[in-house]
Amino acid sequence: MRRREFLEAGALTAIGSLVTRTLGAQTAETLGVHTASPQNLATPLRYFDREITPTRAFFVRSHFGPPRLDRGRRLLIDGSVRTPLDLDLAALTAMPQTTVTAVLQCAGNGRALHAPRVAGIQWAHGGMSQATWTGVPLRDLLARAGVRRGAAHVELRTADLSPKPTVPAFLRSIPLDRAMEETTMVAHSMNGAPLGLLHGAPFRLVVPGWSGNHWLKWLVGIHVQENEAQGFYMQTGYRMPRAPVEPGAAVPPEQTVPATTFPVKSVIASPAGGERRPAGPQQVVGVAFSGEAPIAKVEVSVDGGRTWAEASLEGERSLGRWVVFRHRFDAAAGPVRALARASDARGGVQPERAAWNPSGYFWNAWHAVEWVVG
Ligand SMILES: Nc1nc2c(c(=O)[nH]1)N[C@H]1C(S)=C(S)[C@@H](COP(=O)(O)O)O[C@H]1N2
Ligand SMILES: [Mo]
Repeated sequence: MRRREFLEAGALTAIGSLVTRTLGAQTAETLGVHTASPQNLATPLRYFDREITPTRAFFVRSHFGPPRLDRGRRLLIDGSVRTPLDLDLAALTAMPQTTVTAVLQCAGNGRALHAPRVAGIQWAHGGMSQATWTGVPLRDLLARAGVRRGAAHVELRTADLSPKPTVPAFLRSIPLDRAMEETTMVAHSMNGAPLGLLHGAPFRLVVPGWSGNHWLKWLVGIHVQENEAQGFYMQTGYRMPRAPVEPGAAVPPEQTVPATTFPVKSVIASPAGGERRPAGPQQVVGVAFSGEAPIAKVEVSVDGGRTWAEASLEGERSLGRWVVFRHRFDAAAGPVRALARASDARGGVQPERAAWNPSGYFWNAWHAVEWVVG
């Protein structure tokens, strides 16, 4: 395990008592703590051996921390619509419901693994998780409100406030065509239970295939409008170089595009790395996903990438949803190094090295794990 991965795996919980007071004992035990306040909590690697991440182990990313819990909070859909809607949880749950299993991945997941180093929260692999989300398709809400001609974006307004006026609000929008896609929803439940406060209660946006910065929590308003939202988190933050750049390069704003769809990726959960295992049958397990298309295959190499064997896949394959992969092989005594490489149905192949970018987004290089047999 690299040093940064190790930190996320355990040593981060060292600030123990403060975290327990803030988050409750169970969360503090389960998650790696990057910052306790606001909560930036990592899912340990060992959870990436199953389809659904238990809610207690689901990562948390927040810019300012949650507002007070208010399950009576209302959601206003207005702007360029014929009939504004003012809904509460009861009104939302009375509408036809949809359920989708999808990965929520922070754009900055893997930032710690980019070289040269990039400023920001040093996520290794723990800025991603998968849950089952239930709610109302956003397009049903927009159809009910009646979007007017000329509208092209929906601005997402939230109840969490920046700590002081000089700090920009976490204000974001998504294009109307992405809002109208079948799987984009306003969710009120996660893994079959009402959304918890840290995950956006009472409602949040779910945008399968797109990075977490679009999955707005603590939603209070959906404002239909002509232009994208204005502010730091749209025109400055969450942007990527339009074309690959040299590691460490400065990229002028006009050569950037929004960071939206996450590229194909796989991560090995087990072996964790660094352990000793008996000689004989070995098993490599992990998850693989892509925001661009369903996963087509996952290959594992134990000879440094010279030859690859196809792993077996478990779970439904769809865009933005992870599958579990499993590969068994026999090993004689000695060190083993396993690599995993995922491919998606649109021809995307996980690269040996990730494309460095100034914000450290979308790290997706081959994940390598080493252990000792015998
Ligand atoms: N209102 C609000 N929504 C938010 C954020 C936030 O700070 N405030 N962070 C976003 C980011 S960057 C990510 S990665 C996801 C994380 O969701 P989670 O905490 O449920 O894992 O929430 C998104 N939605
Ligand atoms: Mo994020």
